[in-house]
Amino acid sequence: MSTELGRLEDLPADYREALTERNLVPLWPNLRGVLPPGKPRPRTRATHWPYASIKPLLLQAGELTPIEKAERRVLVLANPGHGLDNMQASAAMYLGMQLLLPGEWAPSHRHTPNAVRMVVEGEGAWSLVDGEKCPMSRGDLILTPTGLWHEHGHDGTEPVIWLDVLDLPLVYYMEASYHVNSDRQTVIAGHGENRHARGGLLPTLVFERSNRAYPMLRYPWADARAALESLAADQPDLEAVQMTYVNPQTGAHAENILGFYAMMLRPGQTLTLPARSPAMIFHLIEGGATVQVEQQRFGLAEADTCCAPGYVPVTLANTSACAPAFLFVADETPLHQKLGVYETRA
Ligand code: 1HN
Repeated sequence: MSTELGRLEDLPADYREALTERNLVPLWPNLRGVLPPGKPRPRTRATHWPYASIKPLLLQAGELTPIEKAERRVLVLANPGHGLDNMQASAAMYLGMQLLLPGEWAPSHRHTPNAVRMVVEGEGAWSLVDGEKCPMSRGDLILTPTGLWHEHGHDGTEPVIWLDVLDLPLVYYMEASYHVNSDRQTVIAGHGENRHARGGLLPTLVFERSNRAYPMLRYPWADARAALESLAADQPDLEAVQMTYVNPQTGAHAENILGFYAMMLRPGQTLTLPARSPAMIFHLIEGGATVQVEQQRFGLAEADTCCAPGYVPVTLANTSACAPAFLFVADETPLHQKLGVYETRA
């Protein structure tokens, strides 16, 4: 039973003033706000950011703001439900589209928030993470976990654009967000993706150069796509053709706070994801799809991005009857699981 609770206005003005002067606040007028009945009231609104509307403005940023004046030339995909100034796609997720032009260098730094890059278009750029030079091609996922040095460079001839996903809102809320700059990193030979390229086989640790917390930093799209196609062919009745990006040495999520997935929708497929507590983001890598969140329905073209709040079902549909659609998905699952608030509702 949920009774009406007393309001702030019900209290005498002099009593309220006496509380305020002593840095005290009555709980009962705020109790239903912080503990709504049955389910949370997310600020996160289902929001669609069409790539066609981002790209021209990002290229214009390339003309207006030199890289030295930006360090990272990014347009943030801000959720209006959180207020645009707060740079949040959801409670814990930050999204941005970043542009690097030929010859530019985004200087080396490290910071406490975890980041990943999902490459959207262009060839010739690279991200140097913890000494490992990661080439960037469409669909590649490159990790820059908390505390690892990273810088970006571009030896190609066309603009390169990628999607950044960070847990910045959470780390900032924790008052734990800061960065440190450095000079250029030294490149160290060897790539985690080559050392972990075959399922079920791991390098014997005694021969490893180091026992790194993040043994794999680049997940090439060609491999993720092939893994989805194999899974779909192996299990024709499997509804959700989805792979999780994991740390190959532990099998845990690739990063500590956000989860990352590659998903395939079979030709003509409609897939309803049950309501779950974490918010989600969807980025269409290949094909055509719709994303339905309650009353809203977004038509995603290639390179479009959208988000959905937690606690509501999401229905995805492939708009093509003859070709598969491929999506990159990010969500707050590891965070919710670690904190013990993860829920699925039937
Ligand atoms: C960052 O370090 C990058 O390294 C991109 O490319 C976006 C947004 C907020 C804080 C740090 C990058 C970022 C960021």
